[in-house]
Amino acid sequence: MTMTETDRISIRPLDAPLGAEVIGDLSTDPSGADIFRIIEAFRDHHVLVIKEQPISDQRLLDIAAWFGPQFVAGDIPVLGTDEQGEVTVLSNRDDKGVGSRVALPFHSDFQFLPVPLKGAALHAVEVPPVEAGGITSWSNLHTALDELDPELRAKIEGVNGIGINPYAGNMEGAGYTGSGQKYTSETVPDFPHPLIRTHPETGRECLYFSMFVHKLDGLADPSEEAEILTALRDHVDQDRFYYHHEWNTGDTIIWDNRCTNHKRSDFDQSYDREVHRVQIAGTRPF
Ligand SMILES: O=C(O)CCC(=O)C(=O)O
Ligand SMILES: [Fe+2]
Repeated sequence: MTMTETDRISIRPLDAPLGAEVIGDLSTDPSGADIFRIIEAFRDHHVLVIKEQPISDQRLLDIAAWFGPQFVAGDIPVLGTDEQGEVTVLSNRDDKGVGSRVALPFHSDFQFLPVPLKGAALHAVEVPPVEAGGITSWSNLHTALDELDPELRAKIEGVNGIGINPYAGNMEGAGYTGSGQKYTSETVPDFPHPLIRTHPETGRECLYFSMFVHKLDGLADPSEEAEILTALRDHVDQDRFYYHHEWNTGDTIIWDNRCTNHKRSDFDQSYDREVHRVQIAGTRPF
């Protein structure tokens, strides 16, 4: 495809194991050709970074909808609340929405559901200065599978992982805030998904494993479960798989939740931090 005069977007791959920056004005829709290139870049780079363009919640919803229909968590407990609207507000100030004050370990959003997310878009409304922390990092789970020890890989071929919703119980003590929990970990059912997952748009396999996965189903030798879980945790969280994002106000990140994990470092609580998230519905993992 050739650039036309109306094209106003360019895509620059990041100097990282995944991710690309989308450069250009996104306050209104660019051309169809440009939107198509953004969607191709999402498929090829897994994480898209848009820098320092403050946008409204409605614009965030509109951009996210290029990638698919919205997913609303509703009464599924996450990050300490079970009352989530179209846009999830994550803030370290109680009165502004879902609270999260502690570091978030590596995870893929909603891996504990029967049909987890395709992706999500996260927009920084207010963030602390970089030296105060709150850095969010995304890892490439295709590379994580490519670099998995072949013996370990052989052990997890055809094995399912079962994810837990860590927010289903009472997490107040862990620093999560929000309204009371409707569910306990006992009443939220388990949904197994393949540990080696095939990406539904590219056919590439990836290691679909995050800290949510706490049980394995289908191991040849079930007595190895704990050891394999530990080995996978150690492997998948290595720094060489990550892109680390140092936020500025107005940044938006859109990620493919099927082939990436993400985590967030803790931050100095004397600063306000508020990010808005829109979730994109996925399909059942295979
Ligand atoms: O606060 C952040 O930067 C990331 C939080 C997170 O895990 C999410 O929005 O899914
Ligand atoms: Fe997340």
